[in-house]
Amino acid sequence: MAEFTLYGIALSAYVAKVRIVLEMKRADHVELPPPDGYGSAAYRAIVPAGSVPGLVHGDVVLSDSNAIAEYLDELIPDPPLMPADPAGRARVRMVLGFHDTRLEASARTLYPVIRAGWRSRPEAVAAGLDGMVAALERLEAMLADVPRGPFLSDLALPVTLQTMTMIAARLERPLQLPPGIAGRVEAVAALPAVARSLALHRPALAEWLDRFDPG
Ligand SMILES: N[C@@H](CCC(=O)N[C@@H](CS)C(=O)NCC(=O)O)C(=O)O
Repeated sequence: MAEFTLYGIALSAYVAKVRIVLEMKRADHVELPPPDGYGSAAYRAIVPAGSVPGLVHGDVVLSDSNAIAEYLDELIPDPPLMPADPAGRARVRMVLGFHDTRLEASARTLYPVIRAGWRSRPEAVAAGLDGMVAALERLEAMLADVPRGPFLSDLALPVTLQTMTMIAARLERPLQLPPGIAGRVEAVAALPAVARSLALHRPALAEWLDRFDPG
C-alpha cells in the first residue's frame, strides 16, 4: 500500500498543485478518483470536506491544497519548496492565496458562461476575459519580490495558467501572459512533475470544453 493517497481529478489545478509536490518529493503515493465524484457521501466519508484534492496519510486526512502542500513540504524536506526566511515564506503564501481566491477564481467565472453557450453571451464573455486579464496584471505586479526556488508559488501557477489560456483561446480571444508570469512558468514547465500534470490536464480540459455547444 502506498504511503500517501491523493484523491483527485485531472481537470483540477488544485489537485495538480499537490500532485506536483508529491512527485517533486518522490513520495510513495497513489492517486485515486474520489468515489462517486467529489462532494459525494462516499467521498465525504473519507475526506469530510468533500473537495479535491484530498490526502490520506495514515490517520492524517487533509483537504485544501495549500495545507496539504505545506504538510508534505515539512514532512519531506528535500527538495525544499518553501523559502528559508519568514518574509520569503510569507510571500509564497501570499501568491498561493491570490492564486486560489483571485486567479483561479477569475477563470471559474467563465465556466457557467461556457456551459450555457458562450456565443450568445458576448457581454459575459467580455467581462470574464477582462477579469482574467485584471487578475494576471495584479499577479504580475505581486510577483516582483517573490523568491524563485522553484517554490510552491511557482508550482501552483502553470496548470491554472494553462486553464486560462485554453479557455481564452476557445472563446476566440487569445490571452497574452505578462512577461514576468510567462518567465516563471517557462522556468518550471519542463520539470517532469510539472510537465506531467500539464499533460494530464490539457486533454481533460479540452474534453470538458468540447462538451458544450458554443450556442
Ligand atoms: N481551496 C481548495 C479548493 C479546491 C476546489 O475548489 N476543488 C474543487 C474541484 S477543482 C472541488 O472539489 N469542488 C467541490 C467542492 O468544493 O465541494 C483547495 O485549495 O483545495
